[in-house]
Amino acid sequence: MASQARLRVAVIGCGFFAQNHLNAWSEIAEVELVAVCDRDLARAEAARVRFHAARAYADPAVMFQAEQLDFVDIVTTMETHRALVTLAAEHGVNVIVQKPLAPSWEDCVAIVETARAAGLRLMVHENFRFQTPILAARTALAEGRIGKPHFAQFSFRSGYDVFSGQPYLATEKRFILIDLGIHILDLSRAIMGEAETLYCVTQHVNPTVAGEDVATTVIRHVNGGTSIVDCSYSSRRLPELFPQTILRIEGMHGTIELLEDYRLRVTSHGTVEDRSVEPNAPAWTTKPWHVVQESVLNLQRHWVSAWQSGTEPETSGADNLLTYELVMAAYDSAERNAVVALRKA
Ligand code: NAD
Ligand code: 89Y
Repeated sequence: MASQARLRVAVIGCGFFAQNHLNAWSEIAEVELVAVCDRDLARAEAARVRFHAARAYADPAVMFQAEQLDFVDIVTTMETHRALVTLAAEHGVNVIVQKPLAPSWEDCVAIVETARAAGLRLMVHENFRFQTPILAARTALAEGRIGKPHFAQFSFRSGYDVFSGQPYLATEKRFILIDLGIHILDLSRAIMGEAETLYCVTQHVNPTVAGEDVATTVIRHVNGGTSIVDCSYSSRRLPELFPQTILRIEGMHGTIELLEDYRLRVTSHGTVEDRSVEPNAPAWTTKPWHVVQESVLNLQRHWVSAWQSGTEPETSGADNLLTYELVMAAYDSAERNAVVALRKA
């Protein structure tokens, strides 16, 4: 792409996680960071200086009036997403928005409908399926190494202190399913396909957080397969694996396993292959976050290539409603101690 045709982006929200978005945009030659915005102007100004944006704003409405943008990258927490997407749509600006899409199903649908009605591209920043180790497992499956999958387990168990970086997580009434489980449930869709029914049990183990911090979900998939999605932030075990997802997919001809320390083991037709799939992470990443940080770059590159080819991004707004529906169904199931059928939204 010629330099004059670079896509013009503004990032809204310059807090904890936005630093990864900003670092990733600086690696993508096709995109120019023209503005940054945070209602805390000092944060926006710090991001402007560090990432060489032309202008910093405290008010998104003022920014949309002043700037000519191709798209906006929203990295605020979920309560603000609907108003910000509505504002972007009023100015005809395409949107990437962080997960969770919104606090309620109604808001999520409104966001997707607002973008659709305005004819705008909308991608949810659902990055776990773009992690390099996960992509390696997905490739092995797509290559037919194990045949049709009939069982999978997606396990994210940790005792890592996520609250010092993201203090709001400790005070939310709903915690692990909507914050972290949403990613792992999304993996179950990406790998096993859509869900038909699910059953979920939640636990509140850590008394210093307000919401559920352990959740175990069993899913029956439309393809006849079964998944277990188990998530915990109250698992005390060494070595601490944060933020690794441990994965096992079983098919007629073998098993794909993503094991500790990013080892991919593929058992196929009676032979075993073991290799490291640890990401070759950019210099701005820091362990143990590097696998997540690198997936931000992978996802943002995906947005650019989908834009260039005129195709729908994998984690479009419409796609992400199906993941959000799993989260809502899991809460519903846990509250009612009942198997819940998905509506196939
Ligand atoms: P944060 O509170 O550190 O940062 C949010 C920033 O947005 C703050 O600086 C705040 O001042 C600003 N802001 C809020 N509303 C605004 C508005 N209307 N206009 C302008 N600025 C506004 O939060 P965070 O931890 O960076 O999380 C942001 C989002 O990223 C959340 O949705 C969170 O779930 C998500 N997140 C995703 C991942 C991932 O791997 N995908 C990891 C961590 C966090
Ligand atoms: O907010 C969460 C996310 O999206 O990935 C991990 C996290 O930062 C803490 O659970």
